[in-house]
Amino acid sequence: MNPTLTPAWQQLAAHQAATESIHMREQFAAEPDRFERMHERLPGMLVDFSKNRISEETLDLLCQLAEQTGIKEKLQAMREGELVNYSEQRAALHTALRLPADAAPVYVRGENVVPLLHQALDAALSFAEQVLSGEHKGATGERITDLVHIGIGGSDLGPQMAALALQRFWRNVRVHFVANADDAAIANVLAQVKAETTLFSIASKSFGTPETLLNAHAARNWFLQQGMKEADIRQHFIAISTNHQAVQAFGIAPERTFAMFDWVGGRYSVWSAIGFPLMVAVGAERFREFLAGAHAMDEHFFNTPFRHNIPVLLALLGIWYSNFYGAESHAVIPYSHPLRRFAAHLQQLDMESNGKHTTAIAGEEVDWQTGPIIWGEEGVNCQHAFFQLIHQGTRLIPVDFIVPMSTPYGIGRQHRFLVANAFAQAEALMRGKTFDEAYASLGATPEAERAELARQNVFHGNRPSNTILVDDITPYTLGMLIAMYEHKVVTQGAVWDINSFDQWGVEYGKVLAKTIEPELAGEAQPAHDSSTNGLIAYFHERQSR
Ligand code: G6Q
Repeated sequence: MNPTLTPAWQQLAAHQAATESIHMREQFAAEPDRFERMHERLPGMLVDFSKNRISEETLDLLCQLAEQTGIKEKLQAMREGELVNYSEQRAALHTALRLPADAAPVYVRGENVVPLLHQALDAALSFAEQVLSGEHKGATGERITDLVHIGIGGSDLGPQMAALALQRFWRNVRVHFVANADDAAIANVLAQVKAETTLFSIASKSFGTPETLLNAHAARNWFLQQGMKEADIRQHFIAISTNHQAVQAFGIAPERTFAMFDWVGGRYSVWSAIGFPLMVAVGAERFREFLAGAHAMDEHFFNTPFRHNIPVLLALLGIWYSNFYGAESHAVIPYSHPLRRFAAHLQQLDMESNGKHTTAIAGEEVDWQTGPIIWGEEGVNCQHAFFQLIHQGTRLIPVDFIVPMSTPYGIGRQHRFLVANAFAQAEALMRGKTFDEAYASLGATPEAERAELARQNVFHGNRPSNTILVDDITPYTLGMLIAMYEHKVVTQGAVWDINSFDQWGVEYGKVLAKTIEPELAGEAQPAHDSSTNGLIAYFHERQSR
């Protein structure tokens, strides 16, 4: 289904041309109830989308686009376990991971997966608690003090971001992450831990990802070099994988292997045993709160009409800018130090899901833009860095501000300062500053320079943003936030008619280096373009020095 052929798409294109020159300043001046109409609340969360270049008519047309592209049916199919990941013939059931144990059955190829999921969840949580309580000890009888989680991509970014976000809830085990094949990554972590008191979790859905296997073998070798024995490995290494054979071949016992399922994509898997580092960091009860937050968002998403559905609105607004305003990117700025890796997780979630140029089923080339470039950093820091371009650059960059309404620390006026900055940025992006305002503010400037300087101090404004407020960064609100973005991404993919659940580009990357590595080792003759051959030759030259 080509979305550009729907009546709503055509109407939106005409509507964009007719309304492009309207400034949000004017809209706010003319509509005192704009915020009232254009924000949504859930327990623990408020989403203000009034600072967008929209009217009720825009929202109406965008909701019609959602209707006409059949997203309701597509989302329902996903929820019910149909094989919506068409190219891999798999379901995409991350929402099932956060269902309560007594939920109605969800069938994948005729099997009810709810009990299966809960068994897997309970097993991982119960082992995490055994580690935390000291019931599970290292081979020498010492307590585990450190968990080193080895995984990459979806097996790393989600749990790493979440563990960092919830660091204030950490209990008595420190968690560390090793993803990159650069040996600096593992060397740095191993320098901080002791073999006798360290547990390694090797997370790989396929157990075939070269970076993860390299690091897992490096960890295993290091462990043995520390005087530990082969037989001790079972006390110190666990795996999270669907590939039980490969895990056993590595030497990890079946009872220390935690299940995940092929119908959950890596970037959607933090809710499964892939979240083991988070389970160990914050314990079972907190992890269940994390799932409950996500489930609350699922309920909202699946049961709310589009016009009031937070993830659907965020998705449609993104489409409005990507497809009708030509926006290339979307910035996500959490005014929260705990959320400092949130944008990195979203980058993968969004760009790996919707960075596609073919339709979901027929694989036909699309002639409409799909996923935007996602980027961001923690505020306030980025105000002193790239915000210049968002304010005065030549590109339109919609922004999501994510702001917690409290922090537990109560240090001075810091939190209020942070919130004030977030709100002020959103306001400034919307309002801008006219030449007259800039000129007036430059009263002390000599007349000869005043106009020039005023011109440089003009901010066009009319730059859109969503402001997403959460009570505090807790397991529950973090679960809500991540699930909200998952649904946004999946909704956009459904409108664009692409498969948000496969990742052929990532698979391609996994095989590309296979030819070059033996050439770097001198075991094969390079036969590439002159650039690649030249780089390989230079590597040999430097290595032989
Ligand atoms: C995520 C992707 C990808 C994947 C990693 C690791 O959705 O598929 O990022 O998570 O490539 O894969 P394994 O878990 O199989 O090691």
